[in-house]
Amino acid sequence: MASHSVEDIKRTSRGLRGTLRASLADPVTGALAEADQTLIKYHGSYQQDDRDLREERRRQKLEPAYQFMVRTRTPGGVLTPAQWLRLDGIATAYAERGLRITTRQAIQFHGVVKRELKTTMQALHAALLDTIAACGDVVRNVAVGANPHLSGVHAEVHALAAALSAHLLPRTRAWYELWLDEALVAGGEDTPEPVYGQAYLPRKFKIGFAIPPVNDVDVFAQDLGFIAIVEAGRVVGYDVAVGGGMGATHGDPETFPRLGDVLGFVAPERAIALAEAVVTTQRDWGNRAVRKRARLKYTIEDRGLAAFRAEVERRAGFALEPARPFAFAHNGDRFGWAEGEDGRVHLTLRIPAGRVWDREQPHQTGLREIARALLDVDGAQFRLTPNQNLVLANVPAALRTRVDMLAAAHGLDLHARATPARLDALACVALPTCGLAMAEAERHLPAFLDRFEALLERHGLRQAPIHLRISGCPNGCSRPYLGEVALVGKAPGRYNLMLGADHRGQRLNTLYRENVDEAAILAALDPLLARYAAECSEGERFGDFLVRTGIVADRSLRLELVA
Ligand code: SRM
Ligand code: SF4
Repeated sequence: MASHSVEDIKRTSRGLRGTLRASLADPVTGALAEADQTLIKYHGSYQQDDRDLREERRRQKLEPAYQFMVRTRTPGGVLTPAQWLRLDGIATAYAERGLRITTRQAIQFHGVVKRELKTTMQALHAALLDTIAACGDVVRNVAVGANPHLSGVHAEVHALAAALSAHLLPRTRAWYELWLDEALVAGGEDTPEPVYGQAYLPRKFKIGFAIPPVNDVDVFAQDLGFIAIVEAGRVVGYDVAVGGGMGATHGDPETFPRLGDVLGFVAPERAIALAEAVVTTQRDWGNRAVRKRARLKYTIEDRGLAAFRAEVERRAGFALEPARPFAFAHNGDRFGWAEGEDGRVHLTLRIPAGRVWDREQPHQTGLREIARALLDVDGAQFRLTPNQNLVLANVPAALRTRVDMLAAAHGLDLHARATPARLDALACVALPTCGLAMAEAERHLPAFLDRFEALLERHGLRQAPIHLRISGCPNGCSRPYLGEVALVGKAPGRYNLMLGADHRGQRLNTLYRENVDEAAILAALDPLLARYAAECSEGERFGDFLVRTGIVADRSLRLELVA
């Protein structure tokens, strides 16, 4: 869709209402009217069709198998066991393929049909959740590091993230009117949007909070990243990074992944004002003519960091302080049990590609059982991680054995048996639901991992912690450009092989082989792994080795230049 038409649709939508009500009521088709397909994103849903069935339905002269993806707004991915049970019930009643934990700590449901969308939204609302601004040209689900070791600090950071998420929510009542039958605001069109204005943002906008030493949100991949600076167990403020993003288009040098620049330090009580200044600067400066160049990263490339900083400080009404030192150790999750400050324990479970579904293993049933066991436990949480995994947080020590037993009985104990590469791997959804997928990702991950592990084994590297990420297209939903090894989909069965990111989320990888099939990928990795096994220094990671030996370029964030 041409960029101007998305801008027109937003502007003329009367607060994101459009003709959605009529589209949803139309019994003749499973789809929405074209403009409403854009607008429904702001309500946290995408119209899709099952691509596995496209050809067959076309042959039968049927319309595509239209269905909807529904994405929750869950800042920091924090849920109670009761909410988990509700979500599980929604997945069972209205969706296909269970629940899907996303790389931004949300739950997605796939395969919801149009006539059941409203009931699905109402069921979410009954679980005290919503889907407002989960998609669209607005601030998306605010991501927060899920580090369970630092409960007190996490609570502080999470509270700020939740407040920021609420502050930056669209003000329109359209979601409540459409899905909950709230009385229409007279005329519908006059809801003021103090932050967004009637045309909302030029493009999606992502905010994430990282709590060093864990960079699980990949803070430098966010449009706006907050890095918690912790002294004596308290958050004294945040270093602020701007202009990160992953998306690119194959063959278009105008688009590229980019790491955020560190702008400076802000005190906690000023963080929301600062975020608003960054968002409104992007609202007014972002490129509304060319959608592919509309993200904040391009605004900063085009206008320069100094000009951007000056404008943000002018709007915020204060200057940023110099950035303070921080150090990230890793950007994956740490699995298994961890003890919190208060003696409670937390269990990080590996959920392959975030898909919770009773298909190969009874994972959905197992998590339902665990949620029931934790239902009455004060403070117990199901925390979704930005790496598609799940932390069972604040488990009383007395329940640890029971949770372990339930996890093992339902195949949820991968943390006790899988290789580091399998535990850390990310894959985006891709086929069959993603309309932009060029190749498989989530569905291809298990088979690729089998072969990748065999290769590692051959070189005595079975326990090597190599970050593998697969995306079905260059949009980069699994943040592949931050993978030590990454496959970026090009065509069915063919990928670009990217190599050499670090394990802290501070270095982008580099194209190593273009448009190759799996055999060629494994053949390219084979000699590199052989060399790594023979020549790496003590504790040296694969990505670091590839850069040190000059096999790929160093695309590290140069912190000393930007701080
Ligand atoms: Fe994404 C579009 C799935 C995280 C960059 N993303 C999509 C859509 C909605 C396809 C579409 O527009 O039709 C995908 C739906 C697939 C499906 O069937 O469910 C989709 N993105 C996902 C999820 C579910 C991937 C996952 O496997 O977990 C993640 C949901 C996050 C959430 O809960 O909000 C998801 N997407 C990301 C991330 C990672 C992140 O945010 O940390 C990125 C890279 C960071 C960034 O934004 O730069 C990402 N998604 C994109 C882009 C490229 C945007 C760009 O600036 O170029 C698109 C395409 C677009 O917006 O046009 C996209
Ligand atoms: Fe779809 Fe591409 Fe995102 Fe994968 S990276 S979910 S294929 S848009």
